[in-house]
Amino acid sequence: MIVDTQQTNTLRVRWSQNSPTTPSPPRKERPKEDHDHAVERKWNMRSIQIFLFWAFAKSKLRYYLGLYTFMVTVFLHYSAGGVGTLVTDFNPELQFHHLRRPKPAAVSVQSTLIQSQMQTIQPSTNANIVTYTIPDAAKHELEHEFHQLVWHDKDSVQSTIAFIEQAKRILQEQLIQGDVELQRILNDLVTESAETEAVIFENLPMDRMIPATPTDGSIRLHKPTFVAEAILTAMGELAGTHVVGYKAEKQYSNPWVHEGFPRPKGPSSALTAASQVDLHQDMSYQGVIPDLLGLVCLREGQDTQVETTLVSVEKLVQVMPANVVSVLRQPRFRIEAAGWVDTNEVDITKTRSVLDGKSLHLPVHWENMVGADAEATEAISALRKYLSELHASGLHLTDGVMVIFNNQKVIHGRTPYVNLKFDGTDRVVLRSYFVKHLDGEAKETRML
Ligand SMILES: O=C(O)CCC(=O)C(=O)O
Ligand SMILES: [Fe+2]
Repeated sequence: MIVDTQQTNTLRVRWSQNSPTTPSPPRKERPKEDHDHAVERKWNMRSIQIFLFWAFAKSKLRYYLGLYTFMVTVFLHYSAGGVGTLVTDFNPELQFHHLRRPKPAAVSVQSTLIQSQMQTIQPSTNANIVTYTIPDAAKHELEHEFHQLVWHDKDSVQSTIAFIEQAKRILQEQLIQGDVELQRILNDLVTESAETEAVIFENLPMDRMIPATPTDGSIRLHKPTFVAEAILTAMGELAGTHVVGYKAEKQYSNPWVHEGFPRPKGPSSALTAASQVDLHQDMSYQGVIPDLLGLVCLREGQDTQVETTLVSVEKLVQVMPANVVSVLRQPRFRIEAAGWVDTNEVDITKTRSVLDGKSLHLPVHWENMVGADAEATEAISALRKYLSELHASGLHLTDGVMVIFNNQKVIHGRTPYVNLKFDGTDRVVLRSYFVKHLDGEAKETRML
């Protein structure tokens, strides 16, 4: 998967467009022209210093000392951006911030060119995304009311349902009932035939206090208020779905809202791994797959490059050869569960199709998708090749931003973190799964 992380724009949420670059670590090298410029200045400075020494030595007049000191001070100040830097002679690192930076215009021209070339080589497979910004007045009202909510027991389904019902009532009254546009957006998100595949929500109500990101391998944040939980669960439910947990998933902070942050130790999942998370569908090995997946960002973290990638399955299928697509649609595969899943709770032995309508059952670890015969194995290789060469767009999540996407129509992934500190300041997100239809026992337990 190739993701553009070079571009920036002024939006709080950065949504990068197609471009054939791999994620790049923060650039540390200084451009060559800066170095040359600095060396030239250094020699100019030296010549003037020699001249001043010569003038002082020749005149032997005491009042020249005052003049000399004054001139040197003024010169040093203007030539090198501060006396402090020159005391240590020329220190490239200290000087760097004073030197000219490459012009941003040149960078954007180049990336636009690459972009347009790529468009002709490969059509975009970006998910269809709608952005909705919560109006300030509604945000403040929601923030106030959500702060009063208590989720007594995060492990109890009764307590969870009571919490979600209150959050839904508040969100309905304060925002949704007066906003027809938002009602339509939410409806489209779960409608099979609608174009919308994901919604980015900006300017969310947020918790006043977010504890430091745990660094001891813990899976719980112990946040004292539940504002982010309220907006996440209520928005998904008001789209016409139900929050669910999965019995097979044992690693989450609780079954219904998962606290996600990179962890320095302990078992990792897609939510906690520091490395790249390949494109996948969540819960692809399950019988009932979540219709929606919501991710809300509480803390952006130090890593301003990391991106969540979203790819439209419908568009992907259009660019793949028809014979590969046809095999993927047949029940000739097994999908095994990832290492962190309790396999006693799932049937991973049954043979199934990998592509089902617009739903691509792609596990986090691609090797868990196994062909039952030679042709099926070949179709998987072809699919993996297409996915690896894909130019996926990425979304860098910042504080108070949420993305809810259709987990049946979109596959998603994450670029590797390039700047983790493990000092309490790293990224924190919350995640929930939602399904449209709940049957039997699951209606009561909200567990699948
Ligand atoms: O960390 C992310 O942005 C997404 C990770 C992921 O795949 C998930 O939460 O399901
Ligand atoms: Fe995922």
